[in-house]
Formats: sequence, structure tokens, C-alpha cells
Amino acid sequence: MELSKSSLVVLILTSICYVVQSTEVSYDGRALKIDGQHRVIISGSIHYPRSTPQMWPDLIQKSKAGGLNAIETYVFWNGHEPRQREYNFEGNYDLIRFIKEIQNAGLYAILRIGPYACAEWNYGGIPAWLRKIPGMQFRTNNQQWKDEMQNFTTLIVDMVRREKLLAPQGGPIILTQIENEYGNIMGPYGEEGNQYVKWCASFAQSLEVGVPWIMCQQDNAPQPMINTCNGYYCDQFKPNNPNSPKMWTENWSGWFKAWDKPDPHRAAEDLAFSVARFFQLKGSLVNYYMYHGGTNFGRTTGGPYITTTYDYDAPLDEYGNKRQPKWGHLKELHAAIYMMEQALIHGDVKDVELSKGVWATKYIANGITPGCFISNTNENSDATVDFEGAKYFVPAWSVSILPDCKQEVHNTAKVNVQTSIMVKKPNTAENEPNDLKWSWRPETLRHSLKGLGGSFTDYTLLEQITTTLDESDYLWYMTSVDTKQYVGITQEHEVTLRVNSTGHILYAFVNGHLIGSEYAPNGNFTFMFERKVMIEPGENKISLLSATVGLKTYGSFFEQMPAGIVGGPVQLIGDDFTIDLSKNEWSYKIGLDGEKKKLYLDNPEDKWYDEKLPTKRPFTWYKTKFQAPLGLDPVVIDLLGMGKGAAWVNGNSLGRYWTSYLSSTNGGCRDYCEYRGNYQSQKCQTGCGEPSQRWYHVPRSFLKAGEPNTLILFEEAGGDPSKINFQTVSVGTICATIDQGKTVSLSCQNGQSISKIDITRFGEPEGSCGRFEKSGCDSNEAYFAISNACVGKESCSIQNSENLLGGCKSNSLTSKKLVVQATC
Ligand SMILES: *[C@@H]1O[C@H](CO)[C@@H](O)[C@H](O)[C@H]1NC(C)=O
Ligand SMILES: *[C@@H]1O[C@H](CO)[C@@H](O)[C@H](O)[C@H]1NC(C)=O
Ligand SMILES: *[C@@H]1O[C@H](CO)[C@@H](O)[C@H](O)[C@H]1NC(C)=O
Ligand SMILES: CC(=O)N[C@H]1CO[C@H](CO)[C@@H](O)[C@@H]1O
Repeated sequence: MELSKSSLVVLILTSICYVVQSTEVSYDGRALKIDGQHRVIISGSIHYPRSTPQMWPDLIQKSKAGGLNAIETYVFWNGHEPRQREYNFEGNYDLIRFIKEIQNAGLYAILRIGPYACAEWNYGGIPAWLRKIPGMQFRTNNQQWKDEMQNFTTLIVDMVRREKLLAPQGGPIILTQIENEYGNIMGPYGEEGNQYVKWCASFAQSLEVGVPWIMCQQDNAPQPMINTCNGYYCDQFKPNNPNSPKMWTENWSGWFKAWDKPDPHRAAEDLAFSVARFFQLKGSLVNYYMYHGGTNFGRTTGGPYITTTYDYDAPLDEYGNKRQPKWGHLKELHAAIYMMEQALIHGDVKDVELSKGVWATKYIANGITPGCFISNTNENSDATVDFEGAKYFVPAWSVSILPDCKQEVHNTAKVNVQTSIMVKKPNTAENEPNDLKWSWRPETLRHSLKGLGGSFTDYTLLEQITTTLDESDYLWYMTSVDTKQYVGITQEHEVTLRVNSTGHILYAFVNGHLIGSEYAPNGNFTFMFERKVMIEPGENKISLLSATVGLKTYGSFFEQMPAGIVGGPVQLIGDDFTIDLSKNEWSYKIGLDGEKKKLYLDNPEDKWYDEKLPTKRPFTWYKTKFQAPLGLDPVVIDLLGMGKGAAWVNGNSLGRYWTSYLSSTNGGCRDYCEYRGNYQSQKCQTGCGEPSQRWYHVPRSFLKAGEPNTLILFEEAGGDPSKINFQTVSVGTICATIDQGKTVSLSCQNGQSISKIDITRFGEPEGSCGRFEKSGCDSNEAYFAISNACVGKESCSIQNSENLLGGCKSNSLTSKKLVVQATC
């Protein structure tokens, strides 16, 4: 057979695609070396289960476009091994597919196997079933723990090796992590902790992955483990060995949110400052924690009292939109760092103090253009300094980057990219009525309220996690008490029911009636429930429903931290007597009736009522049908009016909701945030006194276009579904403040175009995007020129040039900055 020329070309091309390039990863005290070349690594955390496989390529592309060259993730043990030796690597747990998406984008991967993750993840990623193994102690020199840790870690390493995903095999994985932040909590373990660290190191090495292992926050990590730093700033960090490079595995891009907390924000200027400082002081690898935070889908994703959103104020928001200006400002910083990469990782360093708190750092190497940083770590005083014959303005709390030691390419406090304000719009689907039509059904409680249907009994009050092994949030504790037998009560009698709970939520029923509920405020899971209640002469049924809201993620000995009504006491207290029920016969039932029936799957045989839709009714299931919003914008559901519960769309869990939980008002929320000075999570917050989380992400892949979708809610505390509606999230108002001579581009997203220009103004801006105050000088010339260039386009570029000044030329302006505001 004769091969034509073109088919030969095809053959050659195909075979090239199959040539596997092996990548060698090594390191020295300066940086990681990839195929012998020192490299700066700028990485970002994306936790694969906190988004969907359909979102991954876009998230990874936006990370790459933002200037990352690596993606980092933990591996979530309890998601992958929900029951002992039963595995889940499907859907958003498809770890291999996620790593392959990273590889397809041409990025490196950092795999933090742990398998302890923390990550505000349910139980820190540790499977609750480990609690049934006798003698089990987490994260110490305990044989049972080490056996299970070894079993799972080996499974993961074998999987990535089989798929050839390690760098020496031609794969993207350049670093692997064993354990996680153990140094922070190891003190109380004493010598056992030290032994465990040594075991972790030798076990990791025995896996022969062919790439370096890291241990973060582990000052005593044995060689060749590289110890790395996590924190808001790591510029002062020094690894414990001169041959280990300085690497920052968690630079917190923001902070996570809890049900009683306002929304934390970390300014782009401060985040950029921390990264630039790190590279100025010989850092070589930085990882943003998080670059995309995402969503705690499902029931077992979020840790205790962590909201369903894990947005983290990250450069990509929960839904995958670019958060501007953070994303763009960091992109410019990264570009400046890469411009001087060669000098950074080869050069000798010379520091010189230019004025108090203002330092210039010069990286000098033979045959390479030198690179410079000028930092001003003063919190208040801006500086103008002379450096090598030129003058530089370095604002307080900022770093200037001069990749050739002459021209300032980036200053961390000078934001030259657009700010976007996201808006939520009503559902655009055709024929979608304003009000959704609901049906409902009660959760079946009658058996539990009579003490029936328990699966076993015990004469003690059992700890909840060991009892449920986290198969459900809910555990029924049911008992009955014959009051005559105790104190000879002969008529109805008022007593106090007292229940000592270790959290997180308790519903108490006496003789078939809900008599009250209580939840533990954040950070203090122990509470004493007390309610007055009438008891009957003779037999009284007492049923207590205890619910967890995610399991503890962190701390020494955290497997010993209880949940539920462990040990009690549970008492009935009268005027002159106390009946202690703690040693009664208690009957136990795990989970709710509706969970067992899987009502969220909308099985055809389930009966739902269309009449008399109840509101404010605890323990109620609701169902509705809706059309998916048109377009590509991310979809959210507004659950205002609801209490606490869980939501599903077409059988996919959206996670827990708790709309009625308002965030604290004493959190110090403010409109304007000072970015200068050390950041901490309470420094800059919004949303005080508002529902901690009102909108919940419905990934597009959960929805079917053009046919009815099903929403099912389980409402535990009582709510009103009449206000519920679906919305889309898109870019609303966009703004830029452009220095003279500079160019900034403005863009909308998902095919939307700029509809109008709102402001074109010269001068120092007052206020902020969407809320600029009248000041400076409005220019008609700028308005017409920019309208011409931008309106009707998805993106456009604006240069602040002299000719836009027009009539403002004659104004005595303090600044010739151009402020532009537009609407998408
Ligand atoms: C993990 O444990 C199972 C038994 O439960 C065993 O069959 C398997 O070989 C173990 N895997 C490793 C890597 O040790
Ligand atoms: C309540 O329970 C906690 C946790 O088990 C226990 O430490 C505490 O002593 C109990 N309180 C009372 C009053 O018994
Ligand atoms: C936690 O709750 C217990 C029981 O209600 C109370 O005694 C204790 O003072 C609380 N602790 C804190 C730190 O609020
Ligand atoms: C290692 C490190 O930098 N830790 C810091 C993390 O952030 C907190 C809050 O700002 C600091 O107190 C820690 O020192």
C-alpha cells in the first residue's frame, strides 16, 4: 500500500503527539529546577470538588490567562473513600480528569495529597468511618491511622502513576505534599508527633514519585522534605535547610466565610504587595489560596459552620467570573515578575535602604539583565526616592517592580485595570412566570415522635459522629419516661427540659410536639438547651433531633471532639425534683425519613400536595419546576425567606442553606477599606446583619435547557418559599481610573457588550466604582471618543491622551487621571 504524502504528514503528527516528554524536577536553595532550569512558580489553588468538571477548563484557562503557571489542589479523602474501600472518582471527584485538564492547558500541577486537608472541608477531609476503628487516633504515631493513611495515599499515587501524570512520566505534577500544616498542632503530641513526622517523610519517599515532596508549616520536616510557608505574608520565612527553596504554599487571597460572619475582603493592592515582597526577598514559588474558592456542594463538603459559598474573595469568584480588579492587577504583577525571572533565580542580591522603610533590591547575574524591586513598607508615608539616577514615586505599603532596574513596569498600589461590579438579573427564560408554583409534603415525624423506628437502643447518650459516621446530619435520640414511677406525678405538671449538647443544633419534641430548638453560636458548640414543658402523669415520649452542620476540621486530637448530646445530661427539672434521663433506655435513628426515601430525586411514586402551601412550617419538603435562564451567565437561586435546610436541582445537591442566619453586626463592616497595613480577616468586611448567604450557585451543568427543571428543598426550621427565584450573575458597572498616557481595556463577558458610557471625567476620583462623587471635570470629547470606541463592543481599549481633555484643558486640575464608568 502506498502512503500519500498527506497521510504521511498525519501519521508523523499523530506520533509526535504520543512522544512523551519526561520532565525532571529538582531544586536547590534558590528555586525549583525544571529540566535543570531554575523556575519561578506562580500557582493558584482550585479545589476540584468545589466546582464541576464542566467548569474546570474555563477556570484553568482563566488561571493561565491571569499569569499562573501551576494549579494546586488538595486531595479530598472522605469524598473519594466515603465508606471504607468504597471509592468515588466520579463527577466533581474525578481527580484524574482535573489533573488532565491542567495538563491540557499546559500548566504544572501541585498535588497536596495530605491526606489530611483542613481546607474548611468537612472533617478536614478525614473519613468519619475511621472513628469506628478501635484505637484510632488521627495524625499521630498511631498504627491504625498510619495504616489507613498509607492505604489511601498509596492508592492516589498509584492512580496518578498509572495515568502517567507525574512530571518524570511526562505529566504535569511537579510537587507532592504529605500531611498538611502539622507543625501548627503537633505540640500536644510530644514525641509521638515527632515520630509521626519522621514516618510521614520516610513513607512519602518510599512511594518514589520522582518529584520533590513538601511539608507545609513543618519547621522540623526531615530532609529531603521541603518545608514551606502558609499565611497572609511569608516574606520573612526561611526554610529549615539551606538547600531548600523558599516556597509559599498558601498565600491567603482572602478568607472563608462562616454562617454568622460578614463577607471578608482582601484588597488587590495588599495581595499584590505580599507577593511582590515575597519575590523581593528571594521567594521562588507562590500559591494563591484560593485562586478559585468555589462552592461547598453536597452535605459533606463544608466544615463546621462554614457557609456553602467558599468564594474566598479569590481572583475568580465562586461562579468562575474574573473578580476585577484583583484578577487583572495580579496578572500585571505576574507579567512583571516573569520579565525578570532569570535575574530573580540566578542573581546575587544587593539591598540598599533609600529612605526609612524604603528598600531597593537588585538581582545581579552575569550575562543577564539585572532586575529590581523598590519597596515601601511604611503604612502611611508615600515616598519619592532616587535610585540609580532616576526618581520613583513609591506609595506607602507598595512595591515597584523594575524588571530592567530602570523602568517601573508595575507598582502594587497602582491599579491600572478595570473594576467590575457584578449584578444579579431576573430569570430570562421565556414563559417563566414571576412566581414559581410550589407543591409540598411534610417530613414524616410521627414514628420518631412516638419513639418508634429506631435501629438500636443503648443506656447511654451516644456521641453523634461515631454513631452516624456522618452518613447524615441528623440523629434521633428517643426515650420515654413514666413520671409516676419517679415522683408520683398525678396530674399535668410544668417542668423544665434541660439538654446539654455539644452541638450543633437541637430540636426537642415532647409528646409529639416541637417544644423548641436551639443552635450553638459559632466557635462554641457546647450549649445548654432549656424549655418549660408540660408533662403528663404516666408515660411521656421525649424525642431529641440533633443535627450537625459540617464536622470539625482542625486542631490537635480533633477526633475526640464530640458532636450531639454525648453523655448529656438530659433532665426534667420540677420545683422539688429532678428526673435524670441520661441513663434511660435511648433508641437511636440515623437520618430523616425523606433522606431515606431520597425525596430529592423526585421519584414518580412520591406524593406531593399542591394545595394549602404551608409557610413557617418546620420539617417540610418543597418542590417546584422552572426553566433554566437563557445564556451563559452563571445561575444562582435567591433563597431569601427560607430558614435552614438543603436544596437540590435535578437531584444535584446545591449544599446546605441557612438564609435565616444573619451575619453579626459587630463585625465592623465598612464601605471603604484601607489596604495599607497588615491584613487580617476582620479588617475589611461587608454584609453585616444581612443573611450570611442568600444566593446559592446552580452550576449550568445541573440544568437542562428548554425543559422543566426540578428544584427540591428540605426546610428544617420553617420558611416561606414564595419569594424564591432564579437569577443570573453578570458584569454590571465597569470602571477604570487611567493615569495620563496609560491604556486600560474595558470588557464585559459572555458575549455581552458595553451598552453605555456613564462617566468620563478628569481629576482625582472621589468615591468608588458605581458611587463616584461629583468632582473634577467632565469631558465631552472623552465621552464621544470613548462611546464611539466602546458602545456595542464586548471590550475596548482606552488611552488617556491629551486630546481627550477637550474643554477640561483650561481647568486647573490637581490630576489628569481619566475616570471612566460604563454599563455592560
Ligand atoms: C488497602 O487495604 C486493602 C484491604 O482493606 C488491601 O486490599 C489493599 O491492598 C490496601 N492497599 C494498599 C496500597 O496497601
Ligand atoms: C455538657 O457536656 C460537655 C461535653 O460533654 C461536658 O464537658 C460538660 O461537663 C457538660 N455540662 C454539664 C453541666 O454536665
Ligand atoms: C459556651 O457555651 C457554654 C454553655 O452555654 C457557656 O457556659 C460558655 O461560657 C460558652 N463559651 C463561650 C466562649 O462563649
Ligand atoms: C506563617 C504566617 O505568615 N502566618 C501568618 C498568617 O496570618 C496571620 C494573620 O495575619 C498571622 O498572624 C500569621 O503570622
